[in-house]
Amino acid sequence: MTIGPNGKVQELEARIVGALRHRVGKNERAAKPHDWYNAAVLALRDDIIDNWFASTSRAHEAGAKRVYYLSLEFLIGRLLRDALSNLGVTREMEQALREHGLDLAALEELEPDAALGNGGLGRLAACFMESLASLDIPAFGYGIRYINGMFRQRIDEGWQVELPETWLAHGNPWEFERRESSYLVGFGGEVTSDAGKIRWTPGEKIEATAVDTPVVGWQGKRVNTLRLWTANAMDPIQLDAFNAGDHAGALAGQVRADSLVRVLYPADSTPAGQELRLRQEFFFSSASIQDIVRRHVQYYGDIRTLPDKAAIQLNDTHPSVAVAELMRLLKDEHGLDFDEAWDITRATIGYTNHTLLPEALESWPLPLFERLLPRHMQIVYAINAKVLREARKAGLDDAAISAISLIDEHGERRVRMANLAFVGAHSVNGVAALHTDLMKQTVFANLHQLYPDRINNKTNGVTPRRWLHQSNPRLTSLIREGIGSGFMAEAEQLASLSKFAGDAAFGERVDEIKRANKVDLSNHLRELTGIRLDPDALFDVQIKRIHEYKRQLLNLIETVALYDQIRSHPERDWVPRVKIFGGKAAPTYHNAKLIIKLANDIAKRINCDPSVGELLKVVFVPNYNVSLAERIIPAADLSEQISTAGMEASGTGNMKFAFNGALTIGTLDGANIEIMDRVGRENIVIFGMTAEEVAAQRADGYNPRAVIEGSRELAQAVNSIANGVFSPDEPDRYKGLMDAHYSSDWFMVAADFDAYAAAQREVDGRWRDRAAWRKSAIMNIANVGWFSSDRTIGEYAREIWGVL
Ligand code: 26V
Repeated sequence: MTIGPNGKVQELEARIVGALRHRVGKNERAAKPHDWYNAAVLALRDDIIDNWFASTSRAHEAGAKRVYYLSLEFLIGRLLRDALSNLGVTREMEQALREHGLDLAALEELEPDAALGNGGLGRLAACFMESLASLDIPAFGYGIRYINGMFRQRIDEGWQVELPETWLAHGNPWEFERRESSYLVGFGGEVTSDAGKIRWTPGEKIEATAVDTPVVGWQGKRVNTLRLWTANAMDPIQLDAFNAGDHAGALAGQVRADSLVRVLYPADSTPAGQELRLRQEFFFSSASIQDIVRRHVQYYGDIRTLPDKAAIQLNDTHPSVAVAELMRLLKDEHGLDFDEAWDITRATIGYTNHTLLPEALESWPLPLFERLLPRHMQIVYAINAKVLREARKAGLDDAAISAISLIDEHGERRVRMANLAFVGAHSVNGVAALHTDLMKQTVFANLHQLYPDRINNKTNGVTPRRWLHQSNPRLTSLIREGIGSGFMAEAEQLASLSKFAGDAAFGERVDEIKRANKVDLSNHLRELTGIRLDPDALFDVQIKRIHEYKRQLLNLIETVALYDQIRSHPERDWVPRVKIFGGKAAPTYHNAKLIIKLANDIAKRINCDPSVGELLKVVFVPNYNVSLAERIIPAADLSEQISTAGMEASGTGNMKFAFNGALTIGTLDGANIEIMDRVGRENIVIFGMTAEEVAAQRADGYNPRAVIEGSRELAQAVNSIANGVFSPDEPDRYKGLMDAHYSSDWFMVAADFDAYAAAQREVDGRWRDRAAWRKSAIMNIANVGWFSSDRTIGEYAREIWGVL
């Protein structure tokens, strides 16, 4: 049976009750809400599984090329609403549950938020998976099934405290373990050669087992697979040791295997130097490559045709070692010679870069790499020799050759994972136009010189199904009324909304919807934080990982300056504002944690100051995650995208806000530039230095002290924070953090401050002209359809993968 949009509620209801009784093992009387949630998922899952089989057979029969997306992060969030909505059975499920006195929205809240990622890179992977299925492209996502994903953030007295997230505690009805898809992954040991045949005998082997989650595309068209690896010891228990009384020792192998899939590394703390991170990277890359090669050989017999049937995309450098692993399998297991293996590897692999920050480019100490992966080390050397010979032949000088080398010879020798991915791929892409240009000019300048056709741009996108349709049903129905439903599959149809830009009645409805979303959010935030918010105030939002380059500090310092201004000039016509912050700091990133404390200290002081009253409120939302983003973004008026120009590769939150009618205040960085190009300069508030100006200032010897001393507002705000106005219990708490702005100010907070403050007053001016603001909001929605991840995936599919 298939439940389509007109499917019978009774049938679904019967299936839910059947699942509750026979699969969950409870009757209606004994069932707890969580049992009903499980039963609802199981009932829905049956249809998904049927479509899943059908999708797989279709691809198989057509001999279709498959896309393999290798990513150490998938920030998928909750799946129930997504699956219901893409299958078009939300109403039916609501009614079926109502028969039992249950509320779908309440059950949805019981689903844990699957947070197998840090931020934008992981969420992009999740949007891409949804778009691949929606565009009917056969694809697998490959990653790790972390037992504890991203940590849960608690705020204690304003400080971040990290707690383990136990998202699997109640089981996971979405996943299927595939014991038959298991592979051995080796580590360490030795490499021997016997009559020219190379043999790697690992010192340790761990079994990787696939756990599959279905990914449902728009209208259930296709169901693809997210395949996450879990780890098992080959001998889960050593009975002889156990019987001899060494109970812990007998289980040590399984503990060691578990540790591989236990935690998600916080990507934006100090480079994870830990051996465990490299082990995780190899574990999932090796299992994935083995799975891809096995499937190909099983279907097509001949490994040489791999590039015709498989496109492997590396999401950042975390899976770079896949280049060496594919080479190893082709050479050592399939007997190809080096050159042929190299051609096949490059034709199959593509690499996406997501950051230019030099400290974020992964590299591994050579002795560690060699000890853990001795055979791969040999292969890396062989690849390096080939590439450097090509470079020499092309006439590159010593400096260029040393920059291209896969081995960094400065100081302690290291293996450069970005260079390995670059040379092992036929395509290397950036994630926004500016970022791609900067890749060519900076980190990859010499590799670009050697391979000038390799770097290309694929500006990021987000799925409008999750980020508009599911998270903002009110706005979605209004848009539907105005232009029909086609925009769900073709987001660029949103362009026809521009005919309503000057329509006062339509504008008012957009406004009413925004207000209703703000009321909902205010209620939720009151429950979470106890703070009451005025839904008629301007909701100004900065939600993202806490990082100095994203400049939450610029926003906080300006908030303090505004607080001072309101108190000094209470007679002025201030626009009431609610400043909403949310985000996690990497556990070892001291300054980021201090920024969270500062946000909370500022909130505490301002929120109870009667002299500003309702004019200014500050909220730090604890435990920011995908589900919170889905509530906050539809209620935002203003989206803060204020990174130091040249440092944010793309940003994707910026796109989600614009889809929901928020105006952006932002720098000329990442995708902001392309958003400006599309929504129009008059519908966005741009301020600050360009990436070129930032680079020039840094080269010329930027003097932040002079800048601060030249700006009264800035100096006052910085000094009041530094002097303990917001931390009377520990007056020096922010002294170091503020002093750094005088001495180095690497992120150029001071240099951009006056422009930012002026831009905020421009926002106030625009807000007062309600009709103009509504028009801008509509123009944002109408013009950001291009930022659908369907468009992005379409470009990858045609220009990199050769599918579609
Ligand atoms: C990693 C590190 C590690 C060392 C310390 C500093 C640092 C800073 C950032 C990162 C993250 C690198 C990868 C990443 O998450 N990039 C994000 O990818 C998004 C999707 O393409 C993009 O929208 C964001 O702009 C980009 O930061």
